[in-house]
Amino acid sequence: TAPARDRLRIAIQKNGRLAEPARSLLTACGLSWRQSRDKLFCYGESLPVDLLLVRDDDIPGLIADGVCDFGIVGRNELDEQGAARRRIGLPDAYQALRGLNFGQCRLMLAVPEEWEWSGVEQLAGKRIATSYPAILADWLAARGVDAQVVELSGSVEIAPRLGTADLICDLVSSGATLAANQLKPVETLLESEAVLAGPVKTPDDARAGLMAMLLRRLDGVVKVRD
Ligand code: PRT
Ligand code: ZN
Repeated sequence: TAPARDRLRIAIQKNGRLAEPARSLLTACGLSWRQSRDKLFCYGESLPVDLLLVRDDDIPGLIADGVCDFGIVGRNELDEQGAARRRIGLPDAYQALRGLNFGQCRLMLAVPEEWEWSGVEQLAGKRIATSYPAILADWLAARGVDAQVVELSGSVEIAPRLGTADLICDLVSSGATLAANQLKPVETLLESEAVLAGPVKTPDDARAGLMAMLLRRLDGVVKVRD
């Protein structure tokens, strides 16, 4: 088990879509930080709550390893890594504690515009490009569809034009990216938003009280903003 700590650590995205809204949400909860020079670690001033600024992909693992107590991350990223852990027999190590009402998007299947969509049976034998291979594999398995998952770390939406896949499974917000690539959304796998993620088991040291207090403040702030 991880060593006892008396300060809380929260991981948020360093750059990207969730970076600014995550920081401003925590500021609205009354947190402030002494800016560190390298800006990867921000020392909490108003409360013993420090920030770690990281890639969003690293946030679930930091919670699983006990390096951070909370993280603000897309449900899509948390679910993907959770599904990947389950697929290799690892126990659940984190959970979404609260929806935060920003970063809304959908994980969707999108097919070339000229396809006539008749349903999931149509996916049999097809190649699907995605950065969410575990969520997609679970979704296909639950529907008994035998399709090939092609894992790509980026530029998923050009895969059909390049011929490396027949269709894609990707995040969509406005839909402009799909349209620009002559793709149309046909199925929703996941409704996502930024979530506060935490461990499945609360630590039994000074952090427990801080975590409870932060959750209470967060609930107040998110409710007022709604
Ligand atoms: O560097 P780091 O690894 O931390 O960042 P990242 O590049 O992996 O993530 P980032 O900042 O792009 O996204 C962080 C999180 O924002 C995602 O995990 C989602 O939870 C959330 N989010 C919300 C989105 C979108 N909306 C979104 N639209 N993430 C990505 N997109 C993509 C979409 O796939 C498309 O390619 O943005 C493009 C524009 O979308 P449309 O539909 O508006 O055209
Ligand atoms: Zn990322």
